[in-house]
Amino acid sequence: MWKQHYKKILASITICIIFTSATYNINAEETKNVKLTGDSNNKWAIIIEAPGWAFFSLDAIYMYKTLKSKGWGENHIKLLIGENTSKENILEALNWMKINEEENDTIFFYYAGYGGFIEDKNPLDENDGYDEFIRTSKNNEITDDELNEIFNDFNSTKILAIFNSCYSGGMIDGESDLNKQNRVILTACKSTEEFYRFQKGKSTFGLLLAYGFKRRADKNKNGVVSAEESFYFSSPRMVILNLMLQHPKIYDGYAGELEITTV
Ligand SMILES: [Ca+2]
Ligand SMILES: [Ca+2]
Ligand SMILES: [Ca+2]
Ligand SMILES: [Ca+2]
Repeated sequence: MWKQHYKKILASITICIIFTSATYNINAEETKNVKLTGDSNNKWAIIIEAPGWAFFSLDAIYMYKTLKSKGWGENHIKLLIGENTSKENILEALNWMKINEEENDTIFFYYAGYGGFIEDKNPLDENDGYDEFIRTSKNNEITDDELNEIFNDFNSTKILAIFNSCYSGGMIDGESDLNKQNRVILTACKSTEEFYRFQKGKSTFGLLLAYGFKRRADKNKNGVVSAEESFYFSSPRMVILNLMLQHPKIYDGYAGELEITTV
């Protein structure tokens, strides 16, 4: 435990990502709380790239284009980039998703940006003493506890959430975290790790996952790429490309393969 505390405290005085923020408004969409009617598409996505990562915003756009090319309808995806990633906008997007999603629908939540940790707040659920969070624009935070509570209200039994951020393994290390039944959670690193490298203008993790979802991760050749397949395709490659300084994690609370794209 002390080792983990030490690692986190040490990490907190280093700079996670040193690039400065640029303003991007590419394809930023409004997040109106409207229930869509009259279509049979049962997939819903929120793709977020927070400020500071705006320099690398090809990451989110690449993921967005990947899902769109695989039949995730444009009006079923909320893309939030840079200054549009306020806590208010993200919560509104999650509420839009909640209004629309049903039991058999597939949920895709992708966050790329800064991650951090704060002293464990109620519910006190963390062995390491810290709740982890994602950082929104305007320097607000959404903790693992908060996100878990939001997803607890969802009807969907097919939820994929991806955290491409520092300390993101901590999104699944507490009892009130996102590691719950009917969900697959993928994180870019352990709860004590930071460090990022970028390939072709995109983060290694985001790029590999998107490659995976396009077709490459279809290991059993059934024409479908699952969340699990994309993770097991990406993880070993990323460990090598990122010089073994970053180790992705998976929580698999979904029985069977959580299907995301068709090849
Ligand atoms: Ca907590
Ligand atoms: Ca923790
Ligand atoms: Ca946690
Ligand atoms: Ca599974």
